[in-house]
Amino acid sequence: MKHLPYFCRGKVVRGFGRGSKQLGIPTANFPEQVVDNLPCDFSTGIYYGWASVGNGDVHKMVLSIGWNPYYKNTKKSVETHIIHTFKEDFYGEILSIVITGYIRPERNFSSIDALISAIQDDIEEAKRQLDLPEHLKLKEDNFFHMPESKIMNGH
Ligand code: ADP
Ligand code: RBF
Ligand code: MG
Repeated sequence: MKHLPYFCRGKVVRGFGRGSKQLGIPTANFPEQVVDNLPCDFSTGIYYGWASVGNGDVHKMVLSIGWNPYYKNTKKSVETHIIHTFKEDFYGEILSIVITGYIRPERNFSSIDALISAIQDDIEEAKRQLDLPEHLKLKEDNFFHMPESKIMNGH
């Protein structure tokens, strides 16, 4: 897949609030600026990789890039579901991700249960793939171990 691994960092902003309430799968949304900075030929779809909030631990993640055909969004979104249970929300914090692999294109579904079940399959696939050496090695990348000062300066 072209552009992978792809490293990306940005503030967590509010979306439509659908992830946790309707789907039971919260997704941390990136601001428009981060979405617009993706290479223009970066394929929309469902990906997996590694994620860290602030200077926190690095966890497995699944990522959706696109227009959420089930919801017919008019704005492209980049949303990360971190495969970890957090005690609290982390709106406003810096989310760092590396996208390491592609799963499938975005699809429409005939019911919300079908969408949820597809996302759960994606999570299982991501967990398996990320244990393979070529993906596991990116968990240790220096990108995740940058001093706070550099993050604040935006370098
Ligand atoms: P929104 O539409 O505002 O993005 P969501 O329902 O998708 O709302 O919930 C996303 C928010 O939930 C994140 O911004 C974050 O603060 C919080 N959150 C808690 N646990 C997780 C997790 N495991 N992965 C992603 N976000 C999480
Ligand atoms: N939305 C879709 O409309 N079609 C999809 O195929 C789809 N796949 C997703 C896969 C994953 C792993 C995640 C985290 C989200 C996916 N979504 C998909 C986005 C989902 O609709 C969105 O996260 C919620 O609307 C909350 O913003
Ligand atoms: Mg979200």
